[in-house]
Amino acid sequence: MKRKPIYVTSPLMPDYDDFTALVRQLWDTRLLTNNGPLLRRLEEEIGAYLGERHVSVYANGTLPLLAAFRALGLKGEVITTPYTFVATSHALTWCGLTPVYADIDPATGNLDPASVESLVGPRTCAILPVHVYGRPCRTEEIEEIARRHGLKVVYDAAHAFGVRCGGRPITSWGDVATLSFHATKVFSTIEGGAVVCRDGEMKKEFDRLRNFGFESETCISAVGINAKLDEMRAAFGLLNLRKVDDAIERRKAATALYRTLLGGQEHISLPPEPESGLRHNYSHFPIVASGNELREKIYSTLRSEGIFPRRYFYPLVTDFKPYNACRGAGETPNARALSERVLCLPLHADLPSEEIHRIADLVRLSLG
Ligand code: T4K
Repeated sequence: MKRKPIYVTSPLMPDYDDFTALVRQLWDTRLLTNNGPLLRRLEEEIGAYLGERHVSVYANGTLPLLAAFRALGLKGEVITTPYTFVATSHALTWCGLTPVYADIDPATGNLDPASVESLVGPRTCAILPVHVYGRPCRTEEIEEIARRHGLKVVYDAAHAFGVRCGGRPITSWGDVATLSFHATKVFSTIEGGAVVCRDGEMKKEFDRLRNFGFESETCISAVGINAKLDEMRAAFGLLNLRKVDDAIERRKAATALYRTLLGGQEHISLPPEPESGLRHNYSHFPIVASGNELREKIYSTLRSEGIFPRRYFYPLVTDFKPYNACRGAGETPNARALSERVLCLPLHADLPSEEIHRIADLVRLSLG
């Protein structure tokens, strides 16, 4: 019998009957979008889940970045990472900001604070770090640099839903943090995202920005955009929120099994164990091969067996045409080395342990 392909991830799905029961009410009310009741409930429940008071839910994880840069009035250069999904840099460019690329800490894939500080110049207005794979950045050091130089900090926490560090939500760092609820993420509304901010006034501003800048029926107070999440997706999110803790536990178990099966292999390293006090979300399982040739061999061996790992993040953002002439591009050797050697193995809540055994066997076979 032909096996089903195994992808790097598989979306978290609500129970079908629960979903149809919840959306049934939309046929009665016909309230489909524009700050509907399900969206308002979702926003409250996400806030309670994260332990955050000021959350504005958006239609995806890219638009909250645009809204954040606008709300903070950023102008000039923003120091960021080339080791991320391209949306991080695209959001800056859409806002007329200039990305400047710092290098990463090779152990985590996150921005190296020393490299960030070395790039601060007269036009720098902010730092845009990414909590890559849901691993917390060196937040204290980054914010100390920002304080010293009078810079804003926006964290792209697209991968970090539910991550807590020392009992504190990861989204509580920085001036603003943004999340993605895309289908490929630990928690999903199919497409969706959010911005987490620091006070009620900012939250109101973000709510306005996602709805064209409407302050009231007759007043536009800001240059907003359409970034609203509709009621169908809000329903999907409300039901997934009930399942996300269980999904994270199952991701944790899958990660532990990978570690048992792949630990101690000479030519690959496994992601670092979460340090104590970290509530991780196990969003990815990135292994790092000793060289590019080996990474490509593992990648193609798995693909030939219908298993589709992903080279997140290869190529670097600075290898894409719109960014290869930016300041810092081509000067991030740690990011380059990781990008050429990393491979995210399939990881999701419903990945059967037999498949993890099969994947690990194929990885070990490629090492031989
Ligand atoms: N900042 C960071 C750091 C990000 O990583 C992202 C997004 C953003 C910002 C922007 O957030 P959003 O605006 O997207 O909310 C995926 C996602 O589309 C993207 O959300 C994500 N990061 C990025 C890292 O990965 P692709 O092109 O790799 O996705 P795709 O379609 O190849 O999906 C991967 C695998 O998942 C597929 O092979 C099969 C499986 N899959 C995917 C989808 C969409 C399913 O089984 N069902 C599905 O519906 O970008």
